[in-house]
Amino acid sequence: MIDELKRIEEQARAELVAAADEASLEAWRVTWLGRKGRLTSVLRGLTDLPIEKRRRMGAAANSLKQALDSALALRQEQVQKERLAIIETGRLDVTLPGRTKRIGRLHPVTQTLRDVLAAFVSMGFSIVEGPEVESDYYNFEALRIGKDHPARDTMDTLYVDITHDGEYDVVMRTHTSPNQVRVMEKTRPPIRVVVPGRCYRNEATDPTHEWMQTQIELLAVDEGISLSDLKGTLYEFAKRIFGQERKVRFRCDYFPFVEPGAEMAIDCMICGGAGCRTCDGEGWIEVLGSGMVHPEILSNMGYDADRYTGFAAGLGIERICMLRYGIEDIRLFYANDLRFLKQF
Ligand code: FA5
Repeated sequence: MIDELKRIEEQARAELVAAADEASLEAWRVTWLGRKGRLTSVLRGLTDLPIEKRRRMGAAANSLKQALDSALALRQEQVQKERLAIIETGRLDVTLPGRTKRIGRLHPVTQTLRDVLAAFVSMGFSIVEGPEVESDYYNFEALRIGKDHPARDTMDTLYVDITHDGEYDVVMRTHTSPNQVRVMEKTRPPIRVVVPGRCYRNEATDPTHEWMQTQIELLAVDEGISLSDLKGTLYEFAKRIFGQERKVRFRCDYFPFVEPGAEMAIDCMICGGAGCRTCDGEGWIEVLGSGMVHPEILSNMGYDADRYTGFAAGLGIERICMLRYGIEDIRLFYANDLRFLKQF
């Protein structure tokens, strides 16, 4: 026990000499003399000793405590004096400006996501959210993408390791479109919603394809909604986000859950439409898929498909962000390189 006290004294004194500012002195006090400090635990352990030994050891431990208390007071005085001396001799320039704290910022994709959502909210859409881990039913079946449908190939899927009756039927959602069904199941027309969220695909990545991407689903269902409403809404979005000058291409496309279907592309910001590595020589970058909600889906939701029609779209936020800022490669977004991220 005496040896233990000696060791404590040696180590505590050595550390005290090394403590050169108020914070380290306080840390030293907590370590050695605090309620859970090393010396305090020795004092607590004395209760287990026989009475005679306890008396002797108690006296030794108490006198060590007093010695360390005085050593601390002395060191505090020294540190204070040293600090004043530094100021007096001018080694410390108190007029220097403070160090600016590095404050984080929103990721460029988050900024773009918020701007796009704000554009749709101002057009009367409300924001709702849905799950990132989806059932095969909502991600595919309810959207008329059956097990053998070739459209499954275009969304190479990440299945989650859960089986029902031997079938893998839980997926990382490949798009936000399952929320069309989720929203229609729960609500009745008129519907105007936007659903933002992360989506996942087993992609061979390239300048415009990532395995994780952010989409916004757009859905409007009401009496008398037509393709021109879809086109008008999407052109308004493009004007607000990209400005009046950019070229927009709106043309037919196929998705099993819409009829008719369409895609929208914006002229490539890198090559100005001439064709380059980013746009894969096309001169255009596709930003969204869209169309009129398939009448069969409306009926499945219990809507009268003769009375109600709707439009839907799925927007790719990373690509919209690339087009806004002239970013050549989508993979830069998630490479965690601060030199890139700090620019936004
Ligand atoms: C879909 O995901 C459909 N759900 C869109 C839709 C919604 C159609 C509603 C009709 C009605 P697509 O796979 O084309 O479609 O993706 C939509 C957009 O997401 C693309 O235009 C693109 O901007 C973006 N996107 C798709 N895959 C990737 C990827 N791997 N990396 C980055 N962006 C992607």
